[in-house]
Amino acid sequence: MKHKQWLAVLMCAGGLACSSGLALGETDQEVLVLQPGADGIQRAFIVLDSYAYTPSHISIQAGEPVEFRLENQSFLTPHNFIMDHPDAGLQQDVNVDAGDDVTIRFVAQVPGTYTFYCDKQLLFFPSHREEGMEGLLEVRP
Ligand SMILES: [Cu+2]
Repeated sequence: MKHKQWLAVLMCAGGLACSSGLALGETDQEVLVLQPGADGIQRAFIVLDSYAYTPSHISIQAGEPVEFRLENQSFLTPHNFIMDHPDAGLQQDVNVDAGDDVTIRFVAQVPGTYTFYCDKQLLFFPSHREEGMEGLLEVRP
């Protein structure tokens, strides 16, 4: 019994089986379509939890500045936001600790569809990305 409780705590710390984030990520098919605001900036508020980004599918206009506020609503689990598309000038690797929020700014110049994901991983458990923590950024021409 003691062992099981300890394992549950460990799994929680790794972000496993601690929230409904996975189900949310799988069913959230809506696309958040951003347009430049009065100040020309395309803004989105993105929630990070285990294991999802909400919203997970975002559409932006190429050539206009973007600002994403990333808020980690997990209790203990750190997450990150990685975009690894150097050919398109989209490179981000931002850590967001539990309960924290971080704002990133960038301009996407090349239209297309790009992935973003969280590569956090605890010990021998699957990575957050493997658990479904990834999303799509659509850059409109
Ligand atoms: Cu994560």
